[in-house]
Amino acid sequence: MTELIFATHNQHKVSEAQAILPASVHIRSLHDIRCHEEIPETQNSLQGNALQKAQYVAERYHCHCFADDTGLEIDALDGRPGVYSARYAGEGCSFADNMRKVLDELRDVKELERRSARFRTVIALILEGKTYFFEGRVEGFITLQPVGAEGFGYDPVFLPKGYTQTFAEMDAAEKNRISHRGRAMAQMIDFLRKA
Ligand code: ITT
Repeated sequence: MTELIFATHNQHKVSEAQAILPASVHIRSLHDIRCHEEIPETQNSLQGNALQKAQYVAERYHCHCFADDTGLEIDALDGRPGVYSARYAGEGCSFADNMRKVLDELRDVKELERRSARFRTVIALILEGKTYFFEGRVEGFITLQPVGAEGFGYDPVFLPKGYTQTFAEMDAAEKNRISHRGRAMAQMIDFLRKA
């Protein structure tokens, strides 16, 4: 049995990960290890931030751990919000504020095909002092308005390519099956099985 800390304060991510990981991998959250401090995330790439978060926790809590950093890359906005997805509308903003800003910036781009975007996740895993990276992505489009109440973040405005429902209209299992984080996690699980 491998015990892994998921270095995130985002409880939605922990729930998604718990639903994916096999029983042989026991996952604990920062809440479980009473780590309540803010974890620095100051790099300018998803890989850099994932590594920074995982290292911060691994060094202080002497544990096997992983962190992910995720960005929504919108082609018509030259890849924004990208690595700045969490605080796109400013410090202390809500998920709704971020979606509003994205929809506002896309107001002149009416056709769905021109609203193409992708979620990209990079996971950094620190296991026995070594670092491993896993990446997952999902292509899709930004809808004209938010639809659905499941999930979190930009899920209500993200329509995965080939589907008729946004991530926020899907249940957790369906999102996990095709999502950026689900795909990156599947690679990590595969690696852990062989390790
Ligand atoms: P941690 O850094 O504590 O893990 P976070 O919420 O800041 O939590 P990220 O930096 O990885 O996580 O993510 C940046 C933002 O991207 C996040 O705040 C959401 O708005 C959005 N996001 C991440 N994963 C998402 C998902 O699966 N669906 C929708 N939006 C997502």
